[in-house]
Amino acid sequence: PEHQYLDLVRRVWEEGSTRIDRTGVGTRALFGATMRFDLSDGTVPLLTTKRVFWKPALRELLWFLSGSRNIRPLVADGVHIWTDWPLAKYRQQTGEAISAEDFELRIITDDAFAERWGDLGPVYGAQWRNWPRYTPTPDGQFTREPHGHDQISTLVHQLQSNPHSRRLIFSGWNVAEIDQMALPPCHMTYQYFVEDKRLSCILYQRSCDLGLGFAFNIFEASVLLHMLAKQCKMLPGEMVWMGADCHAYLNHEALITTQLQRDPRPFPKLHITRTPDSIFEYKFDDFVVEGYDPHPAIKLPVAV
Ligand code: THF
Repeated sequence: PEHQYLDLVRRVWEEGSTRIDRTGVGTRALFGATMRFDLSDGTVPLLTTKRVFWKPALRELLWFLSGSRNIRPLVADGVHIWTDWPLAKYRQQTGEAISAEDFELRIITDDAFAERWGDLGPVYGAQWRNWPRYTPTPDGQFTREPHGHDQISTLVHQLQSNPHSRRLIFSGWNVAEIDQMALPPCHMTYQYFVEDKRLSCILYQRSCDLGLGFAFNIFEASVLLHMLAKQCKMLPGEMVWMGADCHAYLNHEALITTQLQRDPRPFPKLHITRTPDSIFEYKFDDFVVEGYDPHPAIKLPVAV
């Protein structure tokens, strides 16, 4: 199954067009690709042609589900993958040449600092759990309600009460709030499908960093599928991934020269050791990845 990924990377590298992107690093890209992963045997697509740091990925997923939009809980758990964006903003706005370590330390220890500088805007978790709700007032204005839509609670409820629905969807792409986000969502729409108690998911991703992000994105979407299945007393089915702008950054050659030469190994199994009352009560320690035997890690730079 990992061959689908390796083939896409090869195709992007060989046939993709070279494009200057938002970050200025440059990519090779092609538009529109699909991969399918069968999760019915209890596996989870965790790439084996390099070691994927699945612990920060799992923590990121639980952070999304918590509805947080601040990097503080991530940083407190030793997850650094979102630090670069607030850090760049801080350096730009203050002119201070603070190190990433010192910035993270202040985020953890200083409440006011974290609130001011750790906020990413209404990104993933904010939209998943609290998509803003507005009601019209008699004078033609709109009031923002104190509580927004909880798309995840709605999804769980719909999966249980109306599993054949064609509206089993949640999305992070809130058009009206894109300009307030540190980064508009890349993995933006999730749709589910239930057949014979088997739960499947399509993830639509508008933009995919094949070198770094993909490994995290497909793992997290698949863990979420396993969680939803467990929560709704269903079995895992298929994880379908659809990528629009699929790109490899030009400074990720190691992906091509090293990772593509390696032979994929079987995907590991995911065990969830507890079924809490709600999907929001899962803890990091409830997850066990069994039989993960990857090739060595490959360090790739992240484009900010
Ligand atoms: N921007 C870019 N350019 N690529 C992305 O993959 C990406 N994301 C998120 C938002 N913007 C992005 C951030 N997610 C790593 C992993 C995921 C990220 C950002 C960075 C990363 O550096 N991973 C390393 C090390 C992990 C670690 O040390 O813990 C790796 O080797 O996997 C995609 O959603």
